[in-house]
Amino acid sequence: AGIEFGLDAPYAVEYHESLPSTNDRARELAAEGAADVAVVADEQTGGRGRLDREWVAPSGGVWLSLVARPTVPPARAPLFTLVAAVATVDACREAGVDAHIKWPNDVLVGGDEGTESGTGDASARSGRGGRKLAGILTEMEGEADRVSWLVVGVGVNANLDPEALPADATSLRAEAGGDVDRRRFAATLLERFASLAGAVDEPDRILSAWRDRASTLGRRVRVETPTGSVTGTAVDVESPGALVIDTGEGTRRVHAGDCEHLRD
Ligand code: BT5
Repeated sequence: AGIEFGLDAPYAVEYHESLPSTNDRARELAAEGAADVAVVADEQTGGRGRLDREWVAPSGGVWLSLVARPTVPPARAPLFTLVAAVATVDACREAGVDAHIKWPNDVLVGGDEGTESGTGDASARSGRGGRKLAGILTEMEGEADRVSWLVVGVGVNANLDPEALPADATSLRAEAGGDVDRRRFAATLLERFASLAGAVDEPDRILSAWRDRASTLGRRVRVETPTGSVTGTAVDVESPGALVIDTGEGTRRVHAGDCEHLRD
């Protein structure tokens, strides 16, 4: 390990060839009092998604976790997931890949037609549209009125073959038709993250950047929440990251869950 990635970024970068999980290393650094550090690995052997799901992370990806100590109340922390999604989309677009955000934490590629209404079956997708290119895992420790630290993990399938990834995933290599410069990609992502994270006291700026890059709004969705499933039309996103759904019988706000875009 060493600070050697050589990025021109507003964060110190700790680069590792292999780690179990960059989020776990970032949490260690956070517990030691670090701030404004990005941990980057070429490979993860124990990458994590939400709810302790496995995140497949072979050599060739951009596996990155940021440690930040923003002076915000814990209730605002989900805004940083939105910021990371915006930054990831911008870095993908700079690399020539047409990416967009699916609420809450996925970055997908291309024309997303959604799944057949009601089947819940990702294999009902046609073509590559809607395949997952990147995911975000935000973790934090907070006191009553203040975040003590925040770890924002971003996993981007960069120079990987889709065969090495789960069935409904894709990579920058596959979409751009060649390898991308991972240092440049990571530098763009970190720059975009830093500039928008500075707007955390003006959530409207973050929400509007998110709306501009999201494919979820205006669509029929089904969200599996911890307390049940909500189906309807996604009409907006509200601070700090809630999805507003018109169910036809009223408006519901969902704060967490897995979202499926349905075919209209
Ligand atoms: C996520 O979870 O999408 C968050 C992923 C965050 C990964 C980064 S990598 C750097 C940092 N260090 C970590 O250990 N984690 C973070 P979720 O929405 O729960 O999606 C997880 C699901 O995505 C899995 O259950 C698989 O179905 C699928 N999946 C796993 N690996 C994938 C990959 N490489 N590409 C696309 N989909 C994948």
